[in-house]
Amino acid sequence: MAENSHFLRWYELDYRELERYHPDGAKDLLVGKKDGFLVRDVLSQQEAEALASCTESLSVNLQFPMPFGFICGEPLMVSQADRKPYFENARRYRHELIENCGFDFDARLVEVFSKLSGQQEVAIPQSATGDIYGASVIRVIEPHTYGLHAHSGNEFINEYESMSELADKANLYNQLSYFVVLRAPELGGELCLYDLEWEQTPAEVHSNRYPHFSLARDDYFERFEKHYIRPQVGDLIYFAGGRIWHQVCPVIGLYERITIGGFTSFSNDDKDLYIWS
Ligand SMILES: O=C(O)CCC(=O)C(=O)O
Repeated sequence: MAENSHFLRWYELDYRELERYHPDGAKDLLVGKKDGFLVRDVLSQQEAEALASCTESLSVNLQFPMPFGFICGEPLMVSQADRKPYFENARRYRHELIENCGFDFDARLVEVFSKLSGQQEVAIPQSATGDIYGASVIRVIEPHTYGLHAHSGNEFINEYESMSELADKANLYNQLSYFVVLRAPELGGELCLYDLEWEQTPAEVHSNRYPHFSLARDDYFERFEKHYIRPQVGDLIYFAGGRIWHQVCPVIGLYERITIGGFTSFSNDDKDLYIWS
């Protein structure tokens, strides 16, 4: 398979150049004019390590085991029908992150996405009851796992009841994914983007032969061209993860791969760009 081919409209730049070159970056990703950005140095090495260390200090009930390792902070997608625990976990995660690493990562996100959001205000959405959604989770991928199997954000939005409340406020279709690398692995852990978009997905991918997050489905995707992205510690990746099928390659070596990330979507009235997780 060719590496670094040109099907992808991908841009790598410094944090300070964002506003100048991509003031409507989020909309450009949404409408398919661009596919993704690697933005260097959104976090300093010290800030990234402070957030990575939180994986050892956050309350254990903010840690959710996953086949690839674990996640700190509760992902909305897997939350219960009673959303109270999700909002309580989001509140505690936000509080503990600030307490433990001494700076406000949510504020940094708002600052960065404001440079890419055009006319829209950047906000972390609130529920009808005034509870604030989580803006990020920390993902820890351990070596000797399959990494994050191939997926696209669009496959989840109608399948999880947990997304319905947010879907009343925001357009989740073609949601955008973001993550910042906190600890890079020795080898592997690349973001692999397939030359396949959601709307072009062959019908057989949706059949029972290829369950979500399965090796069988990963193997199927091998027939498509791939593009590998290898961000460094502190870099932000922001890409069309709802629209483009992608995977995180297995992590090789002794160390875990740690990222902090989530999603963005425009509000249904198109006034805001929401950050959520
Ligand atoms: O590297 C990560 O944190 C996972 C990115 C990803 O697969 C996604 O946001 O959909």
